Amino acid sequence: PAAEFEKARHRKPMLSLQNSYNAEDILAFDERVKKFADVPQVEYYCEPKYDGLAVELIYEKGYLVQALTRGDGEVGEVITHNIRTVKSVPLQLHTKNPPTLFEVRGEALMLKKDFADLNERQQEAGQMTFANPRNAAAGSLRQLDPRIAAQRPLKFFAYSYGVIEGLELKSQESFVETLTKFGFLTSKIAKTAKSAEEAANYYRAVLSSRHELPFDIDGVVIKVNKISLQDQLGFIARSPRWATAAKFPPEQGETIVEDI
Ligand code: 0OW
Repeated sequence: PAAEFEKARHRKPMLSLQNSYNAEDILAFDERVKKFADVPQVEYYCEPKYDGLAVELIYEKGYLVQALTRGDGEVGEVITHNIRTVKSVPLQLHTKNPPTLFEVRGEALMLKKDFADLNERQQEAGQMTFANPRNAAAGSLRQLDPRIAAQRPLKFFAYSYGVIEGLELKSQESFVETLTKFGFLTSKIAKTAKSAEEAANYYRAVLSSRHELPFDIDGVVIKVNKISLQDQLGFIARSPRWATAAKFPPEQGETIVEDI
């Protein structure tokens, strides 16, 4: 096992998402998109927002050559040795003519049931238990010894991309179809929405059925479906490079519990 994690820079930053908190915010997002792009109607691709560990897998000529955690979005930790033990990660893309460079992004996670069974085994073995599936997935993939990750019930669901050379992308929907063809797990409940109202209905439907899903989610992700429109809209750089907030650790204090 390695002594500590090597780090590597993402070719394209792995940015986080602006947050909406209800159906009205989704409609407001749609208004901003239509205004910026000056179009009357936008088609969206709607996905569950997996609550695991964001990971980037890099394939060269169809072969997995490196895996990185998101890290700070610009630089991540190299976890190739652990990712190779995850059964749902293809070591080679399932296609005869792979793109020369294919960076796929997705979430490494543990299903709720597998998480509960793991904690039971950990408890019986007198080992540490995990607070939630996200911590369990992150804790498993940030092990230096791949023999530990190989014992953990991890899955990888693909949903986005970094740099791709040798493959034309038209829409998020067709990209996800390609991911499935290449051998990746993708969302079974993702949907194309013809309008923001349909996307808002998707949000409501998944919100009410989230506890029936086999994995934890912390929302849905609504994406502009057309790739050319995604590129036209670009990214919002929310934080200046020239300033930082030096935060203090949270206040701590002592108390006496009188009753539970
Ligand atoms: N957690 C998710 C998820 C998703 C990317 C593409 C451009 C910006 C976000 O399920 N389904 N789709 C995306 O699309 N990102 C997701 O999670 C991101 C990764 C890192 C921060 C967010 O959690």
